[in-house]
Amino acid sequence: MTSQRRALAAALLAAVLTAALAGCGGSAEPKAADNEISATPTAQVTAEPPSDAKVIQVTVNGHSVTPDGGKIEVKKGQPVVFEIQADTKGEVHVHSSPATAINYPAGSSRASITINQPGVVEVEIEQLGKPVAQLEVR
Ligand SMILES: [Cu+2]
Repeated sequence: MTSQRRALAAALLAAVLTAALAGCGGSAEPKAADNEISATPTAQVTAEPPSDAKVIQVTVNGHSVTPDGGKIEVKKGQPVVFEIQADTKGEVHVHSSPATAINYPAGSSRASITINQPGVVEVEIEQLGKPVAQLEVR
């Protein structure tokens, strides 16, 4: 009895640890970031986003994130530009395939990605586990 309980407890603990390590708002998608990029501080940005870009303003302040997970339509291959305003550095995680991690500094910064596969792509602030948007890629 005791050893059975112990085994059960170990299994539960392993499940909890696995979930915690995944670090992503509870979806079953692969979590590793295949690509890692760094957002450029706005002061160092030299060019405006391309005119066909989808610009998404992201604000992170403590635990509050804007936008907060709504749908945003983008076209496949369209530049998606994140203009990030954050109180501390962090990571925007884009659940595309391959997944992309955007490391951003405190303050304002900008990063651009393109997604070449149609589908719904979650974007979240990784360290907070909070959604930013669901990109509907067509
Ligand atoms: Cu993620």
